[in-house]
Amino acid sequence: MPIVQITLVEGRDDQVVARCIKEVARTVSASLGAPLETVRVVVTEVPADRWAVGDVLKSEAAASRGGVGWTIESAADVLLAAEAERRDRGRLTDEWPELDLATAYAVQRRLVEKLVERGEQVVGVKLGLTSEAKQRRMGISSPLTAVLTDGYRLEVGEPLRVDELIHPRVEPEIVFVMGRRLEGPGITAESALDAVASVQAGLEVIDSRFTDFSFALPDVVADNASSARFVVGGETLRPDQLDLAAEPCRLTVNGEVVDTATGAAVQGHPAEALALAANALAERGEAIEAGQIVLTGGLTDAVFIHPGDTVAVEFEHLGTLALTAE
Ligand code: OOG
Ligand code: MG
Repeated sequence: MPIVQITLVEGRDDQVVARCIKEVARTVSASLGAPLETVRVVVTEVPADRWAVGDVLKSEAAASRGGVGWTIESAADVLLAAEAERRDRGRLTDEWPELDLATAYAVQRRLVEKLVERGEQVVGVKLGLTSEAKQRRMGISSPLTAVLTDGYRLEVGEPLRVDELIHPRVEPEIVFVMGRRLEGPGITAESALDAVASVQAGLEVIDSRFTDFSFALPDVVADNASSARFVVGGETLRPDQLDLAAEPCRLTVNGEVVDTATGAAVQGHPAEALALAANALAERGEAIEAGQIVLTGGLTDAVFIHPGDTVAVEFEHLGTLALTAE
């Protein structure tokens, strides 16, 4: 016996609700080939102030499992709603197995457009999964790019509000500030570094919208590479003032060293990661603009952060940058 559960906001006209129930029953009966009298429609009502975006999501997810197609638009909406509701969800690729990489980047682009529509500004680009430590942890060996807006940005010393996020983790990054526009294809590490104005320390807070950070490559691309917050600080150096591949860093949690790496962890050299981003973006008709910042990718595995924790990265030349959660 097919049973359909629908949730309505309280206070609807009874006759309209009755028509809606019949309509749902007829649709279910027709699509499952089940006799109409065997279909049960269970209706629950919630007060308007208890209605959450997630309720729409649940029905959307259920609908898509029943064969209703996903779209770039609905996937972007679902991911933004998960972020807004601080609710993790299952992988998109479980419900939308056809989601390929090109479509995933289109979802990412639409998601960022929606951030811009609500007033955020694009401030840069990030790379994800550029180090072996990150690739091993996530079980994905292919780097990816994502877009940074000022909505993700924290000022140095600004606390991280954990209650705004789902399950945040922090990772140390080397950050470039671009002096010139960088447009692929054909960018090498050397030409990439030529376009860089300065190098700084960064801490990125990632917060996958997928349960347990479990995702396939198209999922994490669509999810703007788990972007949530980032802070850039420490010393500001020109790229020729240090050996970026050799630059050592230590990641500490509440003063205890939990991991170490050098700049070589990302693609052998952070400038290789920058070149990779420029060339990958060119395939999608995009470039890195002058003035933009580029997060080159977590140098170590990311650590979970809880209220009261301080996570810091200590570089030899790029200085120290700390983030405290509340
Ligand atoms: C994906 C984001 C990866 C990085 O630096 O590797 C990333 C994830 O690990 O959830 O930002
Ligand atoms: Mg990162």
